[in-house]
Amino acid sequence: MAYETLLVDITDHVAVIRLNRPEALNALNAQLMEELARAMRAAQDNDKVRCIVLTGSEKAFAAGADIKEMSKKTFVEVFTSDFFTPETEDILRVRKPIIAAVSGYALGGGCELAMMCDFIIASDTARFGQPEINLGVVAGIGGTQRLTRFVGKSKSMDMHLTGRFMDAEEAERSGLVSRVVPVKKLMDEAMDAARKIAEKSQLTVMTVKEAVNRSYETTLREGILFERRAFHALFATEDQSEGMAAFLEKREAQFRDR
Ligand code: CO8
Repeated sequence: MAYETLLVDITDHVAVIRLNRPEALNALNAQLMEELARAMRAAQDNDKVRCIVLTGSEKAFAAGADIKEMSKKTFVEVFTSDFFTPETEDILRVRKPIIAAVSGYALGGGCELAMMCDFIIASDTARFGQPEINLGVVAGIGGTQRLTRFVGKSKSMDMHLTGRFMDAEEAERSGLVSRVVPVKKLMDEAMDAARKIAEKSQLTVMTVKEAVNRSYETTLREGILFERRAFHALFATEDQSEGMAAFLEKREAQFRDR
């Protein structure tokens, strides 16, 4: 089914999902969230896709939840519909890596969406913020929790309480983003990273994603046990034999996801 608020393209085993509501700086409305969840499920189910890049425009990754749409809602409506929760859970269920390529504004739900991805590559024009406090609300799809884990309590409190924006340099220094590149190079950098990931064994890639995410959900001892078992389990795969043989034979590994 076609999308009205997204552009989706698959090249070199990479699905690029581009948020596309330029008239509202890619604000997240119900239609966009439904389509995004659907596009993520489709990418997960498509055997040709081995990595996903989520991006927006040069001006905005996403300027947050759609305030026009949200402003009319009542407590009963947001509570009973569990506003945006099913859609975000679909994104979090994707087992393939998702890279957020962020240029311009990533505010409120836009910053939260970027943080739901596996890592963030930012352009030097990126600006992150959780300005919900200016609207009389708080972050609602993970901002108070994820930003705090990424940048620590002090900076997270600062961002959520003052509503100020963080530039790309500060975001990289604080650990929110993995790298910053000139705006014109953003998609090349994200695609290079995605292609590199797409060449690996998907068994290993999915295991890495599970293991790193486990570090957010559990104690250090349990996380390390999970990692050790995952390491052991990969010795049951052909890709482990191939990867190590290729190293010893000084050639490129040919992974077959087995
Ligand atoms: N929602 C709806 N429309 C928006 C939004 C938004 N979040 N952001 C921008 N727009 C629209 C503007 O209304 C404007 O439309 P129009 O031309 O029709 O007036 C158009 O986009 C361009 O915006 P501006 O003219 O304001 O552009 P500027 O360059 O002057 O400013 C800013 C850019 C600084 C990004 C500014 O638009 C802004 O402050 N936007 C709002 C940012 C914000 O507050 N975001 C947080 C929203 S709340 C949220 O995300 C909660 C998430 C949790 C929800 C889930 C709960 C479970």
